[in-house]
Amino acid sequence: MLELYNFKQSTCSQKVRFCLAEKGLEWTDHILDSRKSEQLQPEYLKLNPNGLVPTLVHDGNVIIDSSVIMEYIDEVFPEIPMVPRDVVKRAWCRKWLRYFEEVPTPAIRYPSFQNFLIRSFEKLGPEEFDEAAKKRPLRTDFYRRMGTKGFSDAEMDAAMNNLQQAVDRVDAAVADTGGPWIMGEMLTVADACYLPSLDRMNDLGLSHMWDKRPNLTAWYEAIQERPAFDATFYFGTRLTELFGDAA
Ligand SMILES: N[C@@H](CCC(=O)N[C@@H](CS)C(=O)NCC(=O)O)C(=O)O
Repeated sequence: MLELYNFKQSTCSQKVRFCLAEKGLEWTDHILDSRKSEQLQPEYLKLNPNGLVPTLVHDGNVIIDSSVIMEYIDEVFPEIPMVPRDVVKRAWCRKWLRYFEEVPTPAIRYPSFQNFLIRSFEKLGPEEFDEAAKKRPLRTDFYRRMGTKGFSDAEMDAAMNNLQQAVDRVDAAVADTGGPWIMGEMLTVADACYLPSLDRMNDLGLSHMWDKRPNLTAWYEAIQERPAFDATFYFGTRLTELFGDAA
């Protein structure tokens, strides 16, 4: 039995949902509410001491961290492979995962929080806000830098540059491999890893950043045709659906 603890709107959760759906697997969703900080409840922290989603529980075994979860799923359910079996290609696939985790995945948090997620914290006084920040085992510093007023221009610029770099690199990769996917003909966990960041950019009104990137545009259009896309991005999974228009 596969159980996934996740937020509807979390990009890291969306990676895993897309991967599970591509593989035709059934899972039980445990949707946590970020606005109630359910990821910080003691029961959940026993599963995931980082206080982050997603967490997969498979036959009682707890697996955390979205890319680790995707690779785990691929190993346990290899019938529809999403990681190349060839060792060199597998290393290239992991290279993409690490790049996405280091560059666009952290970067997308900045406009997401600046435009939407900050709203849950704006009305808190300084002490209450600091308590909320301190409760987050891996995100205290990030929340403190955001505060109730938002990130600095320099932090936002750096995030946007990183998002643009990833757009450019994926566009070039799809051209180099001949597409339709990042690694060529095989849809891999690398595609699953990047998709939620690009879809979030779209939701945030940043699609102009790939106006002149035809390969990336084709990649995004093709992935939206997958049944797994609708299983991942159902109603309520976009920030604009949860919060209304950007501030
Ligand atoms: N490296 C982790 C990161 C997970 C992560 O950052 N999750 C976010 C949602 S995308 C979260 O749970 N945030 C809770 C919070 O900000 O308190 C993974 O890939 O699973």
